Amino acid sequence: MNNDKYCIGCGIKLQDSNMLFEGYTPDLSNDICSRCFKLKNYGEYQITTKSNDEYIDILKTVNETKDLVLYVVDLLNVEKDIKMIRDFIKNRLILVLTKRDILPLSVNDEKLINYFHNLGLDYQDIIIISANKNYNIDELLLMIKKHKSSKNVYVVGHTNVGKSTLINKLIQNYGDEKYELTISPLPSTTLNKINIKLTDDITLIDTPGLVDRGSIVNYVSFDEIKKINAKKEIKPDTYQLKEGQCIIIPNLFRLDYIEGNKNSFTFFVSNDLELERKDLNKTDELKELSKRTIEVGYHQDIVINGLGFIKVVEKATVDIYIESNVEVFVRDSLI
Ligand SMILES: Nc1nc2c(ncn2[C@@H]2O[C@H](COP(=O)(O)OP(=O)(O)OP(=O)(O)O)[C@@H](O)[C@H]2O)c(=O)[nH]1
Ligand SMILES: [Mg+2]
Repeated sequence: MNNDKYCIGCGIKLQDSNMLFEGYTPDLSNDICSRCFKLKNYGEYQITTKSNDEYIDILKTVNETKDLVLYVVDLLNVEKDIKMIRDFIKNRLILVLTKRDILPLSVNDEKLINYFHNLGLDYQDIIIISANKNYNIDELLLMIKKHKSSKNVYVVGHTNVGKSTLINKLIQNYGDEKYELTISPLPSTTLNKINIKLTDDITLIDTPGLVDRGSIVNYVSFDEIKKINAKKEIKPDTYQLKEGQCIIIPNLFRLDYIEGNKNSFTFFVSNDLELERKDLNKTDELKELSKRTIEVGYHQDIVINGLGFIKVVEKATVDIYIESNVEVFVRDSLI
């Protein structure tokens, strides 16, 4: 049946003709599609196939406006190329660093802000928030009011960073109408632009996130994704390693310390993951995975896209074993 109704959870156009297709609902009088219904009610997830070309087309439509943009970045999964957004959108931009509650409380916010400041991304303002803990949400609203040039405020960023969760929090705190976008720990939850009225002067526009093919979440099971996805404050695990030792996260990851002096490796990964220290000559576990040799310098992080990062204090050479598509890179220490 022809219809002009869109799912209020993920933004997809609703249809009742093909169960296997996005936007299906058995009854067009429903407000949400079956996929959102199952996600919200049973935590059941159906994978979708949004292409990144479609995402880039959406960013281009944002660029055609003069509207303010909130660029949302997940503090545990900062993109390798955070500046790429500027290739597509020239709008005024607030950099919103979210999921603050996952990083240890002892980490200094100002240091984090400085880190992003030094990356040279051109933004109007920057703020650290946690939607889950309602941290700095009032301040963010003030910032939006200060910088917005029209009613519309776009919320963009990679998939899973927490765009929809942030909008839900703003609506819950300041909105007149009850409204809830679909959220999930899996990639590609939001499928289309969704306009949500916050106040008479502000309309928030949720967008689907860019899928990062280098993220580990694309290559593991649903149960593993749930474990990898940090839900609360990370208790970092620090290991004083000597050459010849390794750290293994069963099924997922192995780090062999190949060369360097006694060194400190601090793992910022979900508390639900178990880490094991072993003698690297005594185990071949996970050596079937793809190997990368990484040189890391003084006070740098090894980032494992989607899993978290490892802060290393001294220079070192390590071998990392991980699924071949997962991106691994080195950056200056975030914290
Ligand atoms: N700990 C913590 N988790 C958060 C926070 N915000 C979002 N999340 C979690 O991050 C995951 C992704 O959230 P979404 O809001 O669906 O992310 P999104 O950016 O809208 O993702 P797409 O729609 O796929 O682009 C969910 O598991 C959320 O519960 C936060 O402030 N703190
Ligand atoms: Mg979303």
